[in-house]
Amino acid sequence: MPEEKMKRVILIGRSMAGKTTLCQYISRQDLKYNKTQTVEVVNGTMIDTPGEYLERTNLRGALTVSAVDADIILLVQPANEAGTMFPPGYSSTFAKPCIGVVTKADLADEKQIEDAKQYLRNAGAREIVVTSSYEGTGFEKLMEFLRKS
Ligand SMILES: Nc1nc2c(ncn2[C@@H]2O[C@H](COP(=O)(O)OP(=O)(O)O)[C@@H](O)[C@H]2O)c(=O)[nH]1
Ligand SMILES: [Mg+2]
Repeated sequence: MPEEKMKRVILIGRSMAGKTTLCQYISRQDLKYNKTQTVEVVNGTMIDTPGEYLERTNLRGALTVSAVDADIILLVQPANEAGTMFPPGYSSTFAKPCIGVVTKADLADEKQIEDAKQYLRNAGAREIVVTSSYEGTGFEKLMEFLRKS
């Protein structure tokens, strides 16, 4: 997708949630793994963030500030995680639409996927997509939300 047709996106989620992989998948970059140390802009449209910004409450403000540049927030929840880093109503921190993205569906069973969706609903995600970057599933629906209308 040419970058001018894509909304500006910010990806938020714990370390190892699959944010960078998702970002790279979307931007068709190599699925090469680099640990994100700081906020990075990928492909001109996506803001990738370090998990530590969510995990350490004193750094969460950095996410709120970084999100100012985004049109849409992606809350990234790995399907194989028991529990979530997102507090209930987290989306209200941002005056922007929040989409929940379940990652690593290939590593989880139906029950785990349902739990992950419920965590994202509780966080305030208005739409939820289930993806696997390894199997390439869920991206058509996700891209619909990222396209400018
Ligand atoms: N099985 C599986 N592993 C994934 C998927 N997405 C990411 N991973 C793996 O999860 C780990 C963390 O991914 P990364 O994108 O770096 O997470 P980040 O810390 O949120 O940026 C890496 O080893 C990835 O290869 C997926 O859809 N399925
Ligand atoms: Mg990362």
